[in-house]
Amino acid sequence: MKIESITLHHISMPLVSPFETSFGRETDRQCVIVEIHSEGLIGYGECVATRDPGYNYETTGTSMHILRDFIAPLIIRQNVKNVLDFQQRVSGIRGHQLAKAGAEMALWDLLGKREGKSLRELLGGVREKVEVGVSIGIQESAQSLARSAAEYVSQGYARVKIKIKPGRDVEDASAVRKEFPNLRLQVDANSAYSMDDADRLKPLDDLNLLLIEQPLFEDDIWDHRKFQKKFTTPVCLDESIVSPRHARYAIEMQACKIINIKAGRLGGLSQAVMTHDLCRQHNMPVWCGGMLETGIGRASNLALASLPNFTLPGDISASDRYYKRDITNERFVLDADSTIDVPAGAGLGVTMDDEALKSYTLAKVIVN
Ligand code: OSB
Ligand code: MG
Repeated sequence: MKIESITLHHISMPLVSPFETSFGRETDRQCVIVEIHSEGLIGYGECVATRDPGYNYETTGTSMHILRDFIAPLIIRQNVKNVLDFQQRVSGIRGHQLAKAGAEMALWDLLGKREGKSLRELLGGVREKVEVGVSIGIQESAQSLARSAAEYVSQGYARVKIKIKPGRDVEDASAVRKEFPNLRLQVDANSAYSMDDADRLKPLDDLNLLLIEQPLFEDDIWDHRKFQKKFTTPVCLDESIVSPRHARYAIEMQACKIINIKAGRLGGLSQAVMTHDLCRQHNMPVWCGGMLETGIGRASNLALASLPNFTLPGDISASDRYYKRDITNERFVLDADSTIDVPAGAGLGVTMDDEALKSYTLAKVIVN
């Protein structure tokens, strides 16, 4: 694939409601859309870095910098043979997985469009629809959280994840559990705790949760092993798993029983598939995490979640849970069985609403 030009769109989209986690509150979601032109085709990718370095150290600012000044020069006006060729080219760039993944996604879209194959086919997906859940941010009170969960359950979400942080954990989770004794429920701490908090969090173990996601520091797989030993509820790692290698460390250390797979955090869809395959070999279930994606990243997540070892519902909700107007012409809807259809068209299987993209653009950089 001869790469002819790359356009980076730094965008900001208003969320239908603010999203609050242990690391902050977002009312508008920023990201970078990567547009790559090659052989008469256009491929799109989404870099899921956010405005602030809260989820991890990357931001829309650092990813614009890394994409423009380091990744683009490694591929522009060159023949990139496939995604592994791409990974080799960017292997000298330490970290910055979200930036790499954004560019890699655009290459996958191009490859699919060139070969007339959907991303699901290219990745080896085995399902035409995937089970999904909803991730609810921290609300004003445990009571309003329970009301919010009730609203999503009534919309058809069969699995609910709630965000927790110190002071807003056992009580919040208990309030939702009390309202819904049989709901598939899980919690996500986004690294807000240390081992000193483990005893206080122990009542979570009595709430029949599917999993406890990333309780401890992102760079600490070892303490998660100690945490897991204290809990019968499966620990799930998100932030800590930044490459297939880290998944191996977690498996070998028995630091968790489940892994959240995000192509962004792992440095690309190719790395996500490798992580999926490794976990499958070790009987470690995985599920697809989310980063409040636009229709571009959502299409990618759906294709990824169609792989066989994605046995738990993904954080892939319907478009209307996030945005009134998306940047893709296609919108994703929740079906009655708490599933969303995997796009079947070539590449990501979605088309860009250029007018919407333009209206959300903060900065646009063209490299050619
Ligand atoms: O930790 O899973 C997370 C959103 C932004 C950053 C981190 C996370 C999340 C979510 C949202 O939980 C999941 C979604 O896209 O619906
Ligand atoms: Mg998470």
